Amino acid sequence: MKITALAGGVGGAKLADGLARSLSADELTVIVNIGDDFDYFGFHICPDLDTVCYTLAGMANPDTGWGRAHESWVVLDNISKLGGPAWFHLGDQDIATHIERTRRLKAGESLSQVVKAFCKAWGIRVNVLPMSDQDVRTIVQTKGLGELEFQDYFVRNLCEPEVTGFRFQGIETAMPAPGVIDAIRQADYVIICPSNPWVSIAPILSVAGIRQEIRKKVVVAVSPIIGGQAVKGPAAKMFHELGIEASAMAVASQYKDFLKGFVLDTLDTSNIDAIKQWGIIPLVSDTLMKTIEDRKRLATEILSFCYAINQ
Ligand code: FO1
Repeated sequence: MKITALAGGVGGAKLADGLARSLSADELTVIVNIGDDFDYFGFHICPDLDTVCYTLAGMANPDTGWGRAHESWVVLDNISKLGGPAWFHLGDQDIATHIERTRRLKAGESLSQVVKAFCKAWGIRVNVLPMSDQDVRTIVQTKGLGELEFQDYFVRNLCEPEVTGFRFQGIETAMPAPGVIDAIRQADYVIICPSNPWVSIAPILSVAGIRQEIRKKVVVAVSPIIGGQAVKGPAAKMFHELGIEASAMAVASQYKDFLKGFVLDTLDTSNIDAIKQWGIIPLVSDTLMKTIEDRKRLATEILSFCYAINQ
């Protein structure tokens, strides 16, 4: 069975890991958001790619979900003592990733070549692809502070500014990275991980050709909203500020033009009728992934669901 998953952020990385543990290596491709990427100290930082890769490699910080486990902070502490910026927390091991990625990019490697090399070095056997090799930057439009680069909104301003919209800078010229369109075409099922629909999945779907290819597939999405709340991050707050009640149903509505199945939490069974009215088949599950066992269990249930809805 060939699965192509779309992911960004900690929830997306956790389900990607569950899928990787439930499938053989050649059965899974994970296409990752790069709209969160930014430049910091002259380094090219790719938070979503790193979160997915560190998680798949079993190297992610279990407390935050991002960054490396067993991390030290000597470099950032010393930068801070020198009066440099320390609002974005880069640990020492993580910094090595950014230094080496930036060196390779400057030497002419593409982002997907760098990702491939890093996955090999970290022992990741599934296929991880950035959505594009060209830069795309998510710009968050806010009421008080105008347009903010994503990490400026998310980390420096703690997601506090009121959101009025988003744009994806560079999206007009971004092409799908090599292998992305083929991975979608060859997939038996496309799974949209429980990632923020506005800032993790929308940038991927906005790259030329990706949405059109996905519309031809059997697509199952997993809600990142449980009981009206985001498991992590500002998704629920964003829905609210955009004038939409935060709910699993609101997530399904974002994808309803191409969704065949939708996985929602046991807390959200009141949303089932609306979802069915759109012709989408619901699966109710315990979608909170606290442990590695939870990731595996949810992935297995979703794979069985994919198979069942396609009979
Ligand atoms: N998230 C934070 O809330 N604060 C941080 O200081 C922070 C540092 C960081 C460093 C490396 C990395 O790969 C991710 C990091 N993140 C941090 C997470 C990141 O901002 C978000 O997970 C994503 O961009 C949202 O999908």
